Amino acid sequence: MATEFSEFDVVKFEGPDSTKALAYQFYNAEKIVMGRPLKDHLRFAVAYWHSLAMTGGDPFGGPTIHRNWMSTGDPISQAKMKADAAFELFRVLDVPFFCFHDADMAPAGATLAETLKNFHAMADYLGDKMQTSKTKLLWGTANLFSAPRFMAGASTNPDPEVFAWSAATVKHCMDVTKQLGGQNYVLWGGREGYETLLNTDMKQELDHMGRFLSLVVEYKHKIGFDGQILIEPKPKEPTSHQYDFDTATVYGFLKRYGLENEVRVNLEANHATLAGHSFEHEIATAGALGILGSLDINRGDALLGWDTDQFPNDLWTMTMSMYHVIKAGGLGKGGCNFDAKVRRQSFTPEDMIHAHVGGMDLCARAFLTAAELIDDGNYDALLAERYAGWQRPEAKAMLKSMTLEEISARAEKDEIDPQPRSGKQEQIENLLMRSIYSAKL
Ligand code: XUL
Ligand code: CO
Repeated sequence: MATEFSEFDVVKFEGPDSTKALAYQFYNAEKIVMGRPLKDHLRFAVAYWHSLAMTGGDPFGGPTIHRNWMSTGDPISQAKMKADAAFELFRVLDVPFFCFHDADMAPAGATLAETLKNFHAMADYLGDKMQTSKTKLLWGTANLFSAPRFMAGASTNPDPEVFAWSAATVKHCMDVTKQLGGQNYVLWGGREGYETLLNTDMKQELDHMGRFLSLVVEYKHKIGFDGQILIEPKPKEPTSHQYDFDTATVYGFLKRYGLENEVRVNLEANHATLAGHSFEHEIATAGALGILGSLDINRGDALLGWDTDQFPNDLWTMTMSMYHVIKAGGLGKGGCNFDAKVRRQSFTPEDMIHAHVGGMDLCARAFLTAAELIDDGNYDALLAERYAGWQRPEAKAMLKSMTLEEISARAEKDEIDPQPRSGKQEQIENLLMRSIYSAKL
């Protein structure tokens, strides 16, 4: 059936000199970079919730985005029209992946059983559509935060029946993710946190969240799901304090519950900035800890300070983010999911296409520049020079075998006298500025 996106041609790569608005200037999907096509490094995904389900409403005003599927027919036929539109959007963007929450793609029923029935019916519908589409599933996830039953959390809810409801939902969502060939399963702790400590037993809640995640990992192995399990950190919003604050906090949590080799992180740019970090900080942290899984691409607005989920446009931060992705060994089974929404005034289907084209082009350009930066080696050479002292045998020995007394004795005997050295920040910034803004692509 024709949908709002059917009238648009597939967006093609035309190169940096193209003046066409709906063309890729940098996202040359088949271009070989570091031995593989660019599309296999970036693994772009459309987020079903923002691009198909979001209506433009905000705390001060109602919906501004009206699509055909939002008002015609019963809930299941609406969900099917929405799926038809989704696959048309994927075709236009020529995007290799999509991501969903259960609640984005299937309507809730009056009971848990009815909700799950709707969900499986829609999973079959999407499965059929995927037969004739190039677009695959990057990850699935469950919405355990919108319905009123989750107002005090999902696995951390003081009511055990909400824990059970959440477990049932996640079990079915993992089944559907596996059925549709998903490569990851994501858990974002929507309301896993607290609004006031006055009514919260933090230790108990953390133990429940650890138990829940262990059950998820156990089930993953039981059903032979070979995708990654990912936690998506976020410091606040909707609760004032979320347990999965940032990558470092998640790592501590995984260690405590013995899951650090089973679970990785899905990092979102706007969540990083809400935590007082940069996106590249979060990626570098995950890289250092060996838990980088996937990325949710977007940006916040420093002047607003909440999770505005805008499409990205900052070349500097995206290039440094991609640099750390490459240094961490790449995204593997993960990808770049546009967890980003158009502004409420951008209500036309064409706005949605412009948003993705710009985001994909920015990430592509950032990745190409980061690859070039690594290839020419000047930046890495400056970094290596800063740590060069650690190549000396006496330095290596401190990290391996020497005791505190032996290190002290050696320092005293050699009368060491360390001298300050320049950190070369401005020199490095200039070098990066030249690479980023005048890269020959
Ligand atoms: C919320 C958010 C979610 C997760 C999936 O801030 O980022 O959309 O990505 O639940
Ligand atoms: Co996200």
